[in-house]
Amino acid sequence: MLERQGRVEAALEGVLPGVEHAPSQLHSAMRYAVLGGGKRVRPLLAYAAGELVGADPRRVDLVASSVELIHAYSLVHDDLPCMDDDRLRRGKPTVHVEYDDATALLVGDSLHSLAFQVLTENALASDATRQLQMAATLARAAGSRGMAGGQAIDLQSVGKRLSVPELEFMHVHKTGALIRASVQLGAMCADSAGAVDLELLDRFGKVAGLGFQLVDDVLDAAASTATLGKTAGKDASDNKPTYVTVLGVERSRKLAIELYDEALAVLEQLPHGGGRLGDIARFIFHREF
Ligand code: GRG
Repeated sequence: MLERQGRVEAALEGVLPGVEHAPSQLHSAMRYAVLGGGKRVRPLLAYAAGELVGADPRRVDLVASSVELIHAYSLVHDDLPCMDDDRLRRGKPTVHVEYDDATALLVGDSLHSLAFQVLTENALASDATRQLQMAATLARAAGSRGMAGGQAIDLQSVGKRLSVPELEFMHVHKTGALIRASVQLGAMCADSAGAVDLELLDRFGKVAGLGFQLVDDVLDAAASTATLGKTAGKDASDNKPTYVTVLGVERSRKLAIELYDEALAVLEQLPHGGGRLGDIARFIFHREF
């Protein structure tokens, strides 16, 4: 994981504009938002899925960078005063606190565009149609029927009681869509999936995405700000429905174990037991930060 985190860090460093290019302050803020922080779970999933299907890791570097750029943009916008209004992210002041609101807005916009630039101006597939499908996969995952739509539901849900299926719908979109796309895009870097059943791989991505958010809800309620590098207990103070407010900590933990078992059962059906995807699943479901 450390090797791959280092790999994506170098790839991100390579695609982000340097501060020597104008507008220097915007580029500085983009680099502040992306570099030197975060668990890089989405890139790790892309690398693991790519490895399973024999993809060229140099292609996966770019795909992993593009999903992380979308993720970083979403965090910058999510932290703005008009959304979650948070002051701490990845253990440091959020972008609008360190710079200002307008810069943070433009950082998000620019990272979003950069993600698609990376995905389209490099050869990531031997077949152009395949590469168009890759861009479409990321666009769908990030848009109103994916992450942005999930965020809209999240914002509308403040102060409301959601049922478990409603909560699941929100999380599958807000957090799950990009995680699922990370697995898909890593696998799409190979010209042929070989013996790998891509539908199974996608089922894993779906379960891992939901599990990631479920564990996030538990950690928000149970872990400290210092451990998380972001404000703990924010969901409760913002009056947001989460798995913990709907089910309680114990039932949420139990559900996480069930989802982990489901993820492992899917992986068992893949060659090499899903390879490194199993390690990442263990990390996602057992993480403490
Ligand atoms: C603004 C369009 C738009 C979307 C925002 C993802 C998201 C949607 C908001 C983030 C809010 C949040 C805390 C969601 C919980 C799950 C989550 C995505 C946590 C942050 O992801 P990590 O834990 O962060 O992978 P690091 O810093 O490790 O990259």
